[in-house]
Amino acid sequence: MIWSAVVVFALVQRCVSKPLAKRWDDFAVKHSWTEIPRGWELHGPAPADHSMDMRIGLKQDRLDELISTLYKVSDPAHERYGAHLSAEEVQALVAPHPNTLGLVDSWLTHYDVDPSSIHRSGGKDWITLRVSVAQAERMLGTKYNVYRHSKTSEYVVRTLSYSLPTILTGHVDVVAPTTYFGTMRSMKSTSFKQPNIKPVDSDVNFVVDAVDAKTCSSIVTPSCLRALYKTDSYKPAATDKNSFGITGYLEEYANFADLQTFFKKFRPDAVGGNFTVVELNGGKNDQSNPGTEANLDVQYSLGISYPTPNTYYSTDGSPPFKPDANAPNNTNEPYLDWLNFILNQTTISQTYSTSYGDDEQTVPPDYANSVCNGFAQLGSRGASIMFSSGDSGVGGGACTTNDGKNKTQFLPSFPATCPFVTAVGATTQVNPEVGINFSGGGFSNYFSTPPYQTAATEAFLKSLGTKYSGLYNKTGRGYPDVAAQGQGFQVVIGGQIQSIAGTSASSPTFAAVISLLNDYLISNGKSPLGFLNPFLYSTGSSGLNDITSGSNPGCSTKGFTARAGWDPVTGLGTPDFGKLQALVGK
Ligand SMILES: *[C@@H]1O[C@H](CO)[C@@H](O)[C@H](O)[C@H]1NC(C)=O
Ligand SMILES: *[C@@H]1O[C@H](CO)[C@@H](O)[C@H](O)[C@H]1NC(C)=O
Ligand SMILES: *[C@@H]1O[C@H](CO)[C@@H](O)[C@H](O)[C@H]1NC(C)=O
Ligand SMILES: *[C@@H]1O[C@H](CO)[C@@H](O)[C@H](O)[C@H]1NC(C)=O
Ligand SMILES: *[C@@H]1O[C@H](CO)[C@@H](O)[C@H](O)[C@H]1NC(C)=O
Ligand SMILES: CC(=O)N[C@H]1CO[C@H](CO)[C@@H](O)[C@@H]1O
Repeated sequence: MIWSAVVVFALVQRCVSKPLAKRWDDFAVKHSWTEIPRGWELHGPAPADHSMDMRIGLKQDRLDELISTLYKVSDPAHERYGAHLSAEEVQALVAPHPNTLGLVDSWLTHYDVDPSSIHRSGGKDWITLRVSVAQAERMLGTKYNVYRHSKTSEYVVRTLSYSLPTILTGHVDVVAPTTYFGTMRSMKSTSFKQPNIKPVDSDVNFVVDAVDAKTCSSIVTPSCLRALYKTDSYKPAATDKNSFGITGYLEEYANFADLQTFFKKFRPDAVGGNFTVVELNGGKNDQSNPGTEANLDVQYSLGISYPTPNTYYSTDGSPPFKPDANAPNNTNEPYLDWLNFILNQTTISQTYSTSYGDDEQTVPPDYANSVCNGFAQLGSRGASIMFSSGDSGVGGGACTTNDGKNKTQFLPSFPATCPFVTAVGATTQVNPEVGINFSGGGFSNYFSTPPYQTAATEAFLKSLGTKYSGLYNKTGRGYPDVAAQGQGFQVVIGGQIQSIAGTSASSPTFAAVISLLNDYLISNGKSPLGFLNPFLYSTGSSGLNDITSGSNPGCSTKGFTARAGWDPVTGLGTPDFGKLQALVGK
């Protein structure tokens, strides 16, 4: 036996040792762009000693099982409905195969990275290590440059293409920062501040008892929304267990004093109510700099869900990269930072709202997939995750593809297109509500139609016929899923009331109604709703007000038109809390 072991050892040595030394140089391109992402320009080569936090996403060995479990626990017709997973259970499903861990460790060792010095996520599926640009360039067979955003003058260190050793194919899903330039937009662009909609008189308390068609059609307040979506008589009863999370990015700060002013004016019973701030990865909490997006989000999430505890997550890739300063550490990978943080918490909120997004085509597919799978994990933990659907209808600007072909195409918005989130479009007016013309909607080019949605999108596509053929993807995930009011929101910013529009108003509004439903379920000893879509597209759809008019022009077209049933302007419709309460209570 000893003899044969020696022979095997010798054979292994002979077969493996030589290729071992070389195999890390045998690269295959992982992702590349054909052009510098629009809006960015080349500034110059990245300094070789610039340090970055490199994130490596390893292949999650039982991801298929995670996703099938997500569908089971989210489907009201399934016996496992509501049996959400713990952090440990999710981590076991996303853990990489031991072969993957071993291979990646030897790759890192080859580059003199001590595997014990790196940070691993709870599931071991993400590795974070600090590297210099020079080292990242060797590992990924690439060259990094400094790029400058022409409008914001923001600088990032990125590359147009990166590679991985061929032997790691199927073991590493994504490496960041590489080709994702991350121009995450707030879904309240400044063009949607509405100076033409006169804010309410700042000397008068503005609280209406019922939805007032005349008032609530032009200006929107918590009273309007609570009456319209029928949450006004509900008293939250599970505030010790139920909570609501709002994610903020890009140095947007939610202001404490503005919230009190807002409450005094629009929700006097909530005066003294507050939110907590969690600062992530350099995200700050600058009270001297109130953000429009952040204030809109917290004022309306609390304006509806009060006294449910609300948390504002301030996530930043800060400090910003300054090309001339020495050794700045900058990554600007906010989605990954937030997901890795939240997925590592034992207790999470039951409801989240985010009002940021990018044109899907500007997000590298491997990166989009990893982020979307992160939302699937959070959903399987029992979280309902809302994203605003975008403020450019079927697409803003030139609407051409960035694959070098400049083909005209509608431009869907990510993460709204991720099938594991609930995308929220916008309406306006009351009795009836109508789809608003900026409401982002369409079909993904990255994610295929999820099973919960096929009947809904097929019916819409049948009615559409050949219109817009070639401009959108018939087999893609359709969005938004639902809608809520999206313009004329009265928001206090720096002590002043302003009228604000955007799907960034719709997402916290819809999410706040869901948060109250979660309160209702939890206070009755039931599981929270978790990933909403399988419910919304089945038994839940009768708890939504179907919006049947309005359209979302863009890309030099009239866009899609709202109709009976699901449509890519308003989804399945706006919430009716009373009806939803009856449906989930069964
Ligand atoms: C809200 O919380 C912040 C941070 O803890 C605090 O500074 C502020 O005074 C609080 N506001 C009220 C009204 O309690
Ligand atoms: C930047 O990187 C250096 C060197 O690794 C580290 O000591 C420092 O704490 C980092 N700064 C920040 C703000 O992360
Ligand atoms: C695509 O359009 C951009 C500007 O919109 C232009 O810079 C580029 O050269 C065009 N590419 C092709 C292949 O036509
Ligand atoms: C949307 O409607 C507003 C107000 O009615 C109008 O000013 C704007 O031009 C419209 N936008 C588009 C893209 O049609
Ligand atoms: C259309 O969407 C599917 C996913 O459903 C994708 O595989 C395909 O590449 C997309 N087509 C285009 C032209 O983007
Ligand atoms: C709840 C949870 O998963 N916590 C983990 C967070 O990550 C550290 C390692 O970085 C683990 O030790 C914890 O168990």
